Amino acid sequence: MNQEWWKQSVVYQIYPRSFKDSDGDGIGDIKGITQSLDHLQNLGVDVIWLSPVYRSPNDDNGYDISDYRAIMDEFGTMRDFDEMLSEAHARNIKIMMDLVVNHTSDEHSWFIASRSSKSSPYRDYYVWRPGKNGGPPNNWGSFFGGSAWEYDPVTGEYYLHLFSKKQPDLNWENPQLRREVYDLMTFWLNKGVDGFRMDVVNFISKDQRFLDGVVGDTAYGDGGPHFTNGPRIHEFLRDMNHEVLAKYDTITVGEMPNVGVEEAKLYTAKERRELNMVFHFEHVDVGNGKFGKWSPQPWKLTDLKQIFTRWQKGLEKQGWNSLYWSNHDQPRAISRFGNDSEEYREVSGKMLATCLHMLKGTPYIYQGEEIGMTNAAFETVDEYRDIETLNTYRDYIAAGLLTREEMMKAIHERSRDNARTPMQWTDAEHAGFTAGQPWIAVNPNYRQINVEAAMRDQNSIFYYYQKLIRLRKENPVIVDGGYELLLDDHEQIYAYTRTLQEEQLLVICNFSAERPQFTLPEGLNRTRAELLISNYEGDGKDDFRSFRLKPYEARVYRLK
Ligand code: ISL
Repeated sequence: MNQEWWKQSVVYQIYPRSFKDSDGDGIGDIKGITQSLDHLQNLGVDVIWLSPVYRSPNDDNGYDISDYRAIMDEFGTMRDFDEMLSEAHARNIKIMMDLVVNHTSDEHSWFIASRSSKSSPYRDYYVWRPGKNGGPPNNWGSFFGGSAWEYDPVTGEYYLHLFSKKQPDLNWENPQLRREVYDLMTFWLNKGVDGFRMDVVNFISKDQRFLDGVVGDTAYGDGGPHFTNGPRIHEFLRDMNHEVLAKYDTITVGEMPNVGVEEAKLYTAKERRELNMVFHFEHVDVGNGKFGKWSPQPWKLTDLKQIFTRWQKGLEKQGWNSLYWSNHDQPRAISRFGNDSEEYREVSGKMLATCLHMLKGTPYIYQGEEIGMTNAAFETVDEYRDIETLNTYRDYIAAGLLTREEMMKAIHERSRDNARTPMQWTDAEHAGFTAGQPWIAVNPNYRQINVEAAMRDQNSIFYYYQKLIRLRKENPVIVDGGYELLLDDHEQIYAYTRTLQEEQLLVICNFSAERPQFTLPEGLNRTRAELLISNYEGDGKDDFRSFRLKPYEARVYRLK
């Protein structure tokens, strides 16, 4: 197999809690995943990215790990895990683990020892500082509300937690801690897992001065500039690569809030030996307002095109892109970037898939995307489960920053729980996800939108994804071809070409419910074209050089 197999791969993300429950406790589990592998094999994906399955008290659904070498009780046992891994491998599907090492749970044995006394050998595994003027060491706010520092009465100092106070940040300055991380990675790689998605990994190197952040619209300062892409980040990642990754054949992707193209080149350039690719946030942040995603504004296709193009061109010669519309922290792709009305849900879902999968990079499909699942839009806040959603709702309303109505509107559009409702397998009760009571309510549209229905319908989104994945395997131009944007300023159409020597693809996507006119730009003087895929039946009979697009229409041509 090609050394860089991860460039030809399509990744499918599983959020185990919401995927498939095998034992009726209302919570998805590992056996449920094993039972569903045929579905993924049928879809054609190469790699599964598994959100955390390690032991955890679930303050943040597994992103707070209390034992890196054990499986979360609710998800099953290590034996279940081993079975899943070998069943996946038997189907030629690789497994990429979620590596959450910016922080642990406060219930991890390291933290329990660390907080017990200033002289504990584990003290320095975390970030402890004395208070300042009777308050925390600096003004940083946590991503999940309140100060990023928690006072601990046992030793009279504060510990840093960029996320919840049950997620204390690890101190990467400590070489022993780094060794622990390398060892636990080695433990999983020796089991046969195929790589890691690294949670907020560009936050692990903190500027040791811990300076105050700039105060904006909330009560806290923005610590971001003091811990994002920090002073030793590249050193840490290269060391990790040298000590661990270089010894195995892996896929690695770093989740990186606030990473730009220039920085991403450094993280992903092959010869620098850090990571294969990063997840940036620029396209999923379009339309963020004064309070970020909590004050969403309409977004412009021209902005989205500009962002994708900057990344496509920026990483053309150096580095590699990851491509995604959604994940467990984002709303559903169709609701966010397409149109989730009954009329346009399927066609816009296929259009989004076309647009993303024809770009240069490794595409990620988030569970349920392959059947066109949509946002949850629960009526009351009590139905939400996500710590970020619930804390922000409470804090913003208490501080008078947003009204209840504004907050509910933002939640409907952007809450992380939109992506966390159970996978819709059938039209039976609870969508066939569980025989018990699901931990979070099922989206009521499961009677129409479910895997069983998608399998019956030859025109379903599922089969469309299957075809896109097959096209990638058959056409090297999709993996390796260069990218050029066409019609830069067009407000409804996203069109681009992909070129590899004589091979050239033309991708045309209509992001609107209107019927805009497409006209091939002058420079492309091709006269013949073969339609490779499109999302409307009977497409491609008109002249590809000039035609009117249907709502959310997508076409891919091979130019001749
Ligand atoms: O979801 C977000 C957008 O508002 C971010 O704040 C998010 O928390 C950030 O992208 C980091 O995400 C990752 O680390 C978190 C965890 O809650 C997320 O689920 C994870 O993907 C802390 O481990």
